[in-house]
Amino acid sequence: MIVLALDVYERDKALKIAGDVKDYISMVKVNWPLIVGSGLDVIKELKEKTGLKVIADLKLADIPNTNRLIAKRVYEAGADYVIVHSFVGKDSVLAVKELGEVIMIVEMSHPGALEFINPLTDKFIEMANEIKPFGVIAPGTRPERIKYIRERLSREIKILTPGIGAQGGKALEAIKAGADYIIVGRAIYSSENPREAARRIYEEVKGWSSG
Ligand code: NUP
Repeated sequence: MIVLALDVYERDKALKIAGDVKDYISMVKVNWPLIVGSGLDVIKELKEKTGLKVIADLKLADIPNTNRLIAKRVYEAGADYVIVHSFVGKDSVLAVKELGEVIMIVEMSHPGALEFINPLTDKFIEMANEIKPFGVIAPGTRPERIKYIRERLSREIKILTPGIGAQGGKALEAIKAGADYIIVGRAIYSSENPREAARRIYEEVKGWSSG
């Protein structure tokens, strides 16, 4: 139910936090900060340390060939899921999906998402229903949009919602609106006691979540 967004640069720090909170999370998400800070090998180390699956949040948004070239190395490095942008089109998303499981962005959590991405969400949902990715990213900051997306998205496709905590989203509201997984970064890794922060969120959503 909880995905830890591990947006730190340092390998040692990332491994320590992941180890401290692993009992309360379902997956670990790595993003560019950790990859540019520590290299791709950290993915396998995180998997060994936690025994959990790892999402590579690369938000790939290139032509099919370049998406494929990048994704190949990332799956080989141990990533279980790669996050891809939908706006580049079906061919670019499928180029990644041929290599492994993908998570498509149908809407983002930040205010700027309302400018260009949100008006296209219906089209992205349609594409997801056709392509059938493992999951989609929806905004944890806007529970009404999670509900909207859940009502239109095929049941078997998971909804993962970032924006919980530091961006103002509320864990339980996101889950009640239909999120399968909440993605939490700073509210856990910037906390004085990440394990305790993760435990509190876990206790809050336990019993509600299907993820
Ligand atoms: O719409 C999105 N919003 C978002 O915050 C899509 C994302 N992938 N993310 C990522 O989730 C963001 O890049 C970061 O890795 C994490 C949220 O972190 P935090 O705001 O909980 O610290």
